[in-house]
This record gives sequence, C-alpha cells and structure tokens, in this order.
Amino acid sequence: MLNVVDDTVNPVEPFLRTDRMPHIWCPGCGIGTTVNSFARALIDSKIDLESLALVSGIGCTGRVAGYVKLDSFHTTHGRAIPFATGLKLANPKLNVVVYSGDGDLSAIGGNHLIHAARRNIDLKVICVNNLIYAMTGGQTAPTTPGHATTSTNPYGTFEPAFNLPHLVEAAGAVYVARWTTFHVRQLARSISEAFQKKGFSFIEVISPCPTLYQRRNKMGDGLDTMKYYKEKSKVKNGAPTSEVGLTLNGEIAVGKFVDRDRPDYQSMMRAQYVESLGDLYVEMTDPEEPEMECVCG
Ligand SMILES: Cc1ncc(C[n+]2csc(CCOP(=O)(O)OP(=O)(O)O)c2C)c(N)n1
Ligand code: SF4
Ligand SMILES: [Mg+2]
Repeated sequence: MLNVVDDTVNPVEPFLRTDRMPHIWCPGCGIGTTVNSFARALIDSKIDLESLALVSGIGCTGRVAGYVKLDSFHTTHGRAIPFATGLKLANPKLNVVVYSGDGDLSAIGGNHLIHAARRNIDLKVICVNNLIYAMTGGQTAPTTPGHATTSTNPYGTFEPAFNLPHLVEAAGAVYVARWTTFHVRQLARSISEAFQKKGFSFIEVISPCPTLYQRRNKMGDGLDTMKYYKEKSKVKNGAPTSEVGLTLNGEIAVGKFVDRDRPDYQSMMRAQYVESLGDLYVEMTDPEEPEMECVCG
C-alpha cells in the first residue's frame, strides 16, 4: 500500500507518476482537476490499490492512465470498456475503473457503453465530458450542444446531442451522477460512492477545454469557465435524467440522478449456470490460485 499520511507532501502526490511530469494538458484544462478528485476518493474510500485497475481509451482524458501510479492501461480509442470488461471477468475481485473522454466513450465506444450498462458489468466509469474531441483538434462529438462552434461545424452544430445520464440510465446503469470540475468535493464523494456499488456506475464530469471548445465559443479561459460552472450549475439530486440534457449556455443540472440496485453481470451468470447445471457448475477459481484444470483436451 502507498503511504498517504505524510503531511509534508501533497496528499494526492503518491497517486501520481511524478517522473512523467510535466503533463501534456493545457493551462486551465479540467482533466487534472478530475484526477485530483479521483485521488481524494481513493484516499477517502480506503480502497486497496493492489486490487484496483484503471483503463482509459485515447484522447486528452485517456492520458490519465499514464499519470496515475496504479495498474493502468492506455488502450485503443473507444475500447476502454471492452478491455475493462475482460479484466473484470478474468479477475472478479478487481475494482475496475474506466476513465475516458466523451468522444471515446459515447462516439466510437458508444456501443460498448450501452451494452456494459445493459449487462450491468461491475465497472466504475468516469467520463470527462469537454463536449468535443479535444485531442484531435476540437471536432464535433455526440455530446456537443446544439449551436456550439467546433472545428468541423464552424457555423454552429445542428445535430441533437446525447444526454449521457439519460442514455446510461435507460441502458441499465445502477449509479449515475454528474458534476463539473468546479464541484471537486462532490465529485470525489460520488467516486467514493460508486466504489460501494456493485454494477455499472457512470459519473460524468463536465470539464473545460479552454484551448478548443471555450476559445471557439468565446467562453474565456479556465478561470472564466469555473465562474460559468458556478453560476450555471444547479444541484438536482434525483432529477429525471430525461430533463438533464445540456445546452450551449443554459443550466447545468448536477447531482446524483440514479442510485438503484439490480444483479450485476457476474451474479446473473452464476445464477443462470447454477439453475441450468446444478452441481455440475464449478465456480471459476481465483486466477492467482493456479489450480484450474484445462478441460479443452
Ligand atoms: C480508431 C481511432 N479512430 C480515431 C482516432 C483519433 N482520435 C484520437 S482521440 C479522438 C477523440 C478524443 O475525444 P474524447 O474521447 O472526447 O477525448 P478528449 O481528447 O476530448 O479528452 C480521436 C477521434 C484514434 N486514435 N483511433
Ligand atoms: S486540448 Fe483541451 S482537453 Fe486537451 S489538454 Fe488542452 S485544454 Fe485539455
Ligand atoms: Mg472530449
């Protein structure tokens, strides 16, 4: 376990690969702020770091995997959830966190997102939503609000955007929350709560990309965006997710929207096999105990 009680160092520093600093994120970017909340949630929830794995896809947010001093995997674009699913199935004792961008999770990875929620795979998904594909130059994403200006819609977007909390709730997620990078404590608390849940948990963090989204939409720098989040956010715990869609300049509903229980994928699988196979069903052994016999001939 890491020593996190030395008060001569910043409490989140032991969670970072400081040898990789300076990081690539621009001044005012919100991604680092989300990492701070994540590290504080790890401290607060006293989670065993030996049984934690973090998986990201590709994008500015995806770079988180390279900066955290954890078992972390920087996978391919849109494939963080299937990779994480494999980890969880192979070692059910792991706490598996998916940490990725809105584009990675809801565009190219959109199918994986809805099916992991439908199956209720026990994953904690942290989606940093900066409303665009940042790393590749600020293109329109499925999350970009109508009328926003992006590199691919210089005259404004006109496609309806995904309301991610509504999407994942409809697909079956058991825990759904949204905060902004202004809400650092609430975000840390939600991440800690998600660690207590068994099943598919989804936390959306609205986060500034001052270099691309904020600049093109004349929303100022990182600090201006914090003021904007403070002014526009309204805590609406338990709000119907159908009502929390985002607009270009409108209210940002934040809070815990969904907290419910239903059997997760592995519990359903076990129940089904016990029902069908009875005593013939043999629970998979711990992958660290090499006593599984090969039955494949
Ligand atoms: C298969 C594949 N398609 C496209 C890309 C190019 N690509 C890299 S990151 C990215 C979008 C990232 O957007 P998002 O997930 O929102 O992350 P952000 O950079 O905004 O944090 C794209 C399209 C890629 N790397 N691989
Ligand atoms: S391009 Fe945007 S999202 Fe990427 S590091 Fe810079 S500010 Fe952050
Ligand atoms: Mg993005």
